[in-house]
Amino acid sequence: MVKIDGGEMMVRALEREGVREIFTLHGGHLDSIYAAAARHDFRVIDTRHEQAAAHMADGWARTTGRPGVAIVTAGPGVTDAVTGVANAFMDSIPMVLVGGRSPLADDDKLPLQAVDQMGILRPITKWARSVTHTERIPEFVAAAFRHAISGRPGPVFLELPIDVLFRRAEESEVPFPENYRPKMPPGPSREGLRQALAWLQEAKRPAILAGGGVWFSQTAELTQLAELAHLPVMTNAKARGTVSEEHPLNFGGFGAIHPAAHRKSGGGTADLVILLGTRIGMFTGGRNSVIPSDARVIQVDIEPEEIGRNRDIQLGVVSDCREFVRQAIDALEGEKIDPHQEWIERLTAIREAGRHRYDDAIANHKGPIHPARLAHDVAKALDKDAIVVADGGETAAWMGNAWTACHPGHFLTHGYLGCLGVGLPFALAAKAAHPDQQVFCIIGDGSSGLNFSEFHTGAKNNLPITVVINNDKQWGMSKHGQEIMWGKGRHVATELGMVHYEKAAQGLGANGELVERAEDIAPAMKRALGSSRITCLNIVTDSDVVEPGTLAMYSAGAPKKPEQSPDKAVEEKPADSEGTTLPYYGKRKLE
Ligand SMILES: Cc1ncc(C[n+]2csc(CCOP(=O)(O)OP(=O)(O)O)c2C)c(N)n1
Ligand SMILES: [Mg+2]
Repeated sequence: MVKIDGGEMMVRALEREGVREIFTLHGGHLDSIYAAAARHDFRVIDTRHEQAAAHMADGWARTTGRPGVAIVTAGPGVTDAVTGVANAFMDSIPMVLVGGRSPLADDDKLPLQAVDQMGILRPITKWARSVTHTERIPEFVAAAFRHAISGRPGPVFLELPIDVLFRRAEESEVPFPENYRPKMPPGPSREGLRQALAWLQEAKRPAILAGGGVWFSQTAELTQLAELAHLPVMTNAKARGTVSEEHPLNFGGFGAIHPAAHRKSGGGTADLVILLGTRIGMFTGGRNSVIPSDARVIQVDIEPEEIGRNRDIQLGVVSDCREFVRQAIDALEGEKIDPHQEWIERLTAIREAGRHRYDDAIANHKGPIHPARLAHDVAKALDKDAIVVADGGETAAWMGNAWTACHPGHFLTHGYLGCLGVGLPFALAAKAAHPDQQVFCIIGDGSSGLNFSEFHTGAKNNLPITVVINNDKQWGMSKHGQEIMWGKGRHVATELGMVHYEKAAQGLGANGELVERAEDIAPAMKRALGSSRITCLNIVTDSDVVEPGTLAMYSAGAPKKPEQSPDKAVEEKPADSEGTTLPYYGKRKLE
């Protein structure tokens, strides 16, 4: 007769899912899990804040394609993790949050760390359960993974009351499920595929807009389809690198098909748009949609509820993205397809212009380091295969433009929650997942404060990443936005001033360096990338340069100014006095 406790059951069940590492911050409610994790030689990465543990589980999934696991204690551990879970939920990222809980036997007796965790987590998870019987822990772990990764992925929450978790049960009476999810993904209907391919063959200017569904279905064949059908591919942030950005058929972000980008050409923009595992929301342009109103739109998504959201579409195909792509390849092999030469040449010219859009600004810039120069120089210092994490308002945008992602899961940034502070946790998780690869993180100075103590997590867990803080001494996107709306010098709560982040990082066990001259960026990067410790480079940049995205967001609806350039975007007077310009949402008429 052998008895095992709930912690042992939990760890064995995780092991069956291929999990070997967990992100956590200690709580006594969890000790039976830690004891089992030690027996099974798990890597236990301990953070300084549960928000970071949850972001790390999220980041793990974004870089590996498989769910990350965060384990947090009852009460404040769970509430601290909420932002991380919400971030994963908004972006359909599979992760498992395990939360401790006060004893079932003490409900309503005012025990320690008791709060309605299920009530808090339910609206931001795909599935949330509280386990009431020790023997059922493996069954619930299996269900948690099934829910996290099946269909549209997402975060799940599993709550373990301490009296359930620490109880022991006869090993032979604990069932471990074996087969509990489909082995084959769902494919497109015959009619849907036939219609999609017929339209593809008719199209003169087709485009695929690929999203997270492509990455999480591991659609390695997308490049093959693009080549076979001479199909331009654009991606959102989550899908960057699913077709290498060095490939001639990758045209960067969705903006490449925006009608405004093609107005002058006279040739028109995309006439067929295939949305592949991407939702129709702000990243397809929101109200200022990148999707031409007269284009045929085919939307392929594993989640039927997403099809037709926010826009009429001409064909909805419910399917796993990879299965759709594979079947399309099978059907198109040997077919004659238009090379779309003029269209591809035009997109190529737009892409090239985009890649060099800041060259002049950088070359002619006087004063502190231009933020585009910073992004460009750090990108140049990195291996082609590096994993890059970008966090911060304007900082993330500068970096997103400067980086060329050659592999999926190698560029991580914000999503629909617009959640600052993900940078360090994402990068640390990426290093844990890919110990042999360069992992680089760039963070706005403001955002760096949100999870700053995770420098200590990197130092103590031996996760040597390079972190650049883009120090413009302000919440840049916020302050620039205020000044665009209210006039130069008018701002509230958006100044930070000079902070010596490099010294603070040193205090937490990291290397730290201050960089103030552009020519010092490359040597500092070299030292950091060659170090066996986590490094913080605090790089001071020009606070007056406005990132064009900020300008576009805040000036939306304002009268066009032909000479508006990022360096001169902030005027002495409010840019617009008619109507109300909502930060991020542009001009609206409000009653
Ligand atoms: C957690 C969180 N808090 C606040 C915001 C609002 N916000 C959006 S951009 C921004 C400024 C970011 O400043 P910084 O990180 O320094 O980057 P910069 O824009 O200066 O490059 C703020 C405060 C947010 N998106 N997320
Ligand atoms: Mg800043």
